Amino acid sequence: MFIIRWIVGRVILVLNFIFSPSSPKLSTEQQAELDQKLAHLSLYQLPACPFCVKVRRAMKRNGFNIELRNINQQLAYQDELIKFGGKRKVPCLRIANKEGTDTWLYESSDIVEYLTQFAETKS
Ligand SMILES: N[C@@H](CCC(=O)N[C@@H](CS)C(=O)NCC(=O)O)C(=O)O
Repeated sequence: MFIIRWIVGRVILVLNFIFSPSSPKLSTEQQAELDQKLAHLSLYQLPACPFCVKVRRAMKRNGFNIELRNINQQLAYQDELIKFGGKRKVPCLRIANKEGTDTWLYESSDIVEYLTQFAETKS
C-alpha cells in the first residue's frame, strides 16, 4: 500500500511539473508588495498530496508565494497543526488575523476559494 501511494505521489509530482500553470508577470516591486500582503498566510502541506498540489497550483496561477510548511519534514509543524488546527490533515491554510488569533482553514476547495477571493480583492 505504501509503495502504491509513493508511486502515485511521484506521478502526481511529475505531471504537476510538466503541466505547471503559468504565473502572472509581475515586476520585482509588485511581487514584493504581493508577498507582503500574503505574509500572514502559511500552508501546512505535503509535497505529493494531490489536494496540496491543487492548492499549490492555485497559488502559482495567482503568483502567490505563501510559506509552505511540510508536516513530515518538521515535526513542530505537524504538532501545531494538530494542537491548534484540530487534526492532522493537509492542506490547511493558517491565516494569522490582525487581532492576533489564527484561523485554520482545511479543505483544498475552501482554500482555493479563499485564495481566489483574495486575488480578486488584492488590487
Ligand atoms: N477533502 C480534503 C482531503 C484532504 C486529505 O485527504 N488529505 C490527506 C493527504 S492527501 C491527509 O491529510 N490525510 C491524513 C494524513 O496523512 O495523516 C481536501 O480536499 O483537502
